[in-house]
Amino acid sequence: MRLKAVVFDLDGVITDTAHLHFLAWHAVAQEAGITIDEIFNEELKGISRMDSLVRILRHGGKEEMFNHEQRLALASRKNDLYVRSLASLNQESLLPGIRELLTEIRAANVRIGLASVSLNAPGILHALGIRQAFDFCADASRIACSKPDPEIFLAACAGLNVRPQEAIGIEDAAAGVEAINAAGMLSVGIGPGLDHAGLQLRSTRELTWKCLTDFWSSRTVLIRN
Ligand code: B16
Ligand code: MG
Repeated sequence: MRLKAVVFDLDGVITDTAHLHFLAWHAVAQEAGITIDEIFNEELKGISRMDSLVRILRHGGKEEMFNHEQRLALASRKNDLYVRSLASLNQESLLPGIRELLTEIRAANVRIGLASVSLNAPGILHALGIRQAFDFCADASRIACSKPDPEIFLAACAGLNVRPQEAIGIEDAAAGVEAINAAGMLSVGIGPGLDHAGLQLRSTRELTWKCLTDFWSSRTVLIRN
């Protein structure tokens, strides 16, 4: 079977906004009397804004202390801080190797998709100057369940007009790798703690077109046997 599409996560794969999410949540959690650290932050990667807030409140044992309006206010404050920090993004903010990889995938005539549950994804792609590199970006505002549900990856494959079995998904979050696997795609995990990924890489520096095609060939040979 030919590889027809590669679907990217955004935060932590294309650019390092994962850290900016952490800084904004850290400040808002602090205001709510809750301290979070980078280790806990791993549990928020790939999780929608409101679901992240619920996890933070639960982490601080304060889930019952904030009503719906107060939660909306906290989430909105987090987003204001986060969006303000995005002003530092520019065309240099791509993670190492990503620009070259996008060019090589395009040259190989393989489709490119985005599966980010971030409502800020369109603005981030614009700031990075790579919106035109994507054939289809799944619309986070139309997604009911965040990762680890496969919904956003399935939406990306549908928009690219490929079957999940014909696509590779790339993620830096445990919930994201779970979502790719559940969608029936081949998964590539970037960073530690992603043993459930079909292929685990230490950083985007190792994420080359050759590495993806070797992975695809080895897995499809295994399936054929
Ligand atoms: P926003 P991804 C996810 O993006 C982030 O990993 C997660 O930390 C964030 O809470 C979520 O987007 C929602 O983002 O508040 O900007 O809508 O990893 O799916 O690209
Ligand atoms: Mg991510």
